[in-house]
Amino acid sequence: MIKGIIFDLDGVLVSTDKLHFEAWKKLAQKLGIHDFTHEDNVRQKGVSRMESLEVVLEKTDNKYSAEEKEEFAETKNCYYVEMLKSLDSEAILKDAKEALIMLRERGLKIAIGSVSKNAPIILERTGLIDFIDEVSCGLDITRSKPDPEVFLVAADKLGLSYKECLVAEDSKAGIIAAKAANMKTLGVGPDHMNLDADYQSETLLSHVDWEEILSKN
Ligand code: G16
Ligand code: MG
Repeated sequence: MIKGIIFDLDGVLVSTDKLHFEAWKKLAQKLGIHDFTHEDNVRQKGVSRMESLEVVLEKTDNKYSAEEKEEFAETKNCYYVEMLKSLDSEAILKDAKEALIMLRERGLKIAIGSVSKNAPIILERTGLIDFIDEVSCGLDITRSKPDPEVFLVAADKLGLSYKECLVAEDSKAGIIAAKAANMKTLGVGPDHMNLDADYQSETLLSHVDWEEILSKN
């Protein structure tokens, strides 16, 4: 029986995935890369900051030292954190807050499972923190998705067994991670049909059959 839902943050509860894309594009341009596309950005979803940088650097023949790469990742994060300063509840995606309220009213526990180190700031700025029981984020883990660590930590924080958790995700890396954690999966967002999740829906409420999901043993 599902007793807890673990939500990815970027692209599932908030539209910060778009800001990540903007910030990486800005860094790419600074490095003379002018063909960084949406398709490249899709491959960055759910993976760590340093792994995301490698997706950008694939587009250039230039070779950079480890120190330079650290500096580039830091520059991108500065662009991103600057963008987060104007973030507010407007960034919450359609149905997200309503779904959190409904699930909590039904007695489910709610956690965040995001590899972002900026997750706490985003939760505070949008006010989503008030609707969540536990946060497992980039500050709690050493391995990013598709490693299951972030979801295992979330379940442990909720005090639930892994089988009692369902993960809502918008990235392939996230769905692979959740399956590796032995958790059920709900794929959401514009790419939900291609994520190979147990359940699929564009948004978190209108198109999800929560009755069916929550009634399964
Ligand atoms: C998110 C994004 C990734 C990003 C990662 C690290 O993962 O989807 O694109 O690289 O966070 O973010 P930061 O640079 O803010 O630490 P998730 O798990 O929330 O999908
Ligand atoms: Mg995501």
